[in-house]
Amino acid sequence: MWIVWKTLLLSFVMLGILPGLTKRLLNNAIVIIPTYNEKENITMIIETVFSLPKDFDILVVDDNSPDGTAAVVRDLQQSYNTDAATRLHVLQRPGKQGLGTAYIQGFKFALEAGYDYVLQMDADFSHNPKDLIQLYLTCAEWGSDLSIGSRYATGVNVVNWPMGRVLLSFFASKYVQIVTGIPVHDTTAGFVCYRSKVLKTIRLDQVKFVGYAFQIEMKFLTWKYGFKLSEVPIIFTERTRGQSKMSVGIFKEAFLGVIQMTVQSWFKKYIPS
Ligand SMILES: Nc1nc2c(ncn2[C@@H]2O[C@H](COP(=O)(O)OP(=O)(O)OP(=O)(O)O)[C@@H](O)[C@H]2O)c(=O)[nH]1
Ligand SMILES: [Mg+2]
Repeated sequence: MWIVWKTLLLSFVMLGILPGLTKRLLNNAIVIIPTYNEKENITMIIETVFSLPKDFDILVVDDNSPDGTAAVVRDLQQSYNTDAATRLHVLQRPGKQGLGTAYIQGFKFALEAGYDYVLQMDADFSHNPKDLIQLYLTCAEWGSDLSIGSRYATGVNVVNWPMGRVLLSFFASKYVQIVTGIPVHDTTAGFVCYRSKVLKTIRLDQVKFVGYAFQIEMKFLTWKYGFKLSEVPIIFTERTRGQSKMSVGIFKEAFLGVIQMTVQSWFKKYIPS
């Protein structure tokens, strides 16, 4: 009998099935990177994530960037993807549809693929890829359901932002904390790790905001459904390459949106999907 098992195992290895399975099992976490005109950053950010001591897969969600970001990612796919394992995924959308909807589509992809941990990161190196490990461990080893890379957990850890923007972001986060009651300092943070159970529980189609307020709404829903949120202090650095997509409209959506979201929550029951 043992000889039969041995032969079967050997043929699995030779056919490349076992290496494929092993790889799949090792990469239990995926980093979603939304992009719009990030050609100057995307290669280096992908290479940096893949060089980390923990194996993360990557999903780039590109909104048909006019600078050809998606084509760069497709080229890189040839170096990183093998028959045994696809580590670099790309979702191409027809046009700029906002950060929130990019993430929702990315979350659905990650859940269907069966990842246990889903991380979010900007493409512009404002978030240090090395911090992905700490965010991951906070969920995978220390029992958090959503870990948040926080600029404001220990003072203000922002590098190279003009003072006006630091103050705006800091007080916006405080304002949201006071209005909504979300128990974290950095309520607008976009550098996070979810345990996939959270994304399965929240009805993703109920998420309304498309811009920055999306980050707030996701934290609000995670908290309302009774999950555990933790903050990991990080240093946020202003981008040095490429252009910002921040706009006044994004702030407007958030300012009134959080009041509306909070009031509506008083009449809502948060029943897991
Ligand atoms: N797919 C997609 N990605 C977007 C969209 N808007 C922004 N992004 C990406 O989301 C991430 C964060 O956007 P940023 O422009 O860096 O916004 P920010 O970090 O607030 O502003 P700066 O760092 O000052 O540029 C980056 O990776 C962008 O390329 C969008 O509409 N669709
Ligand atoms: Mg940025």
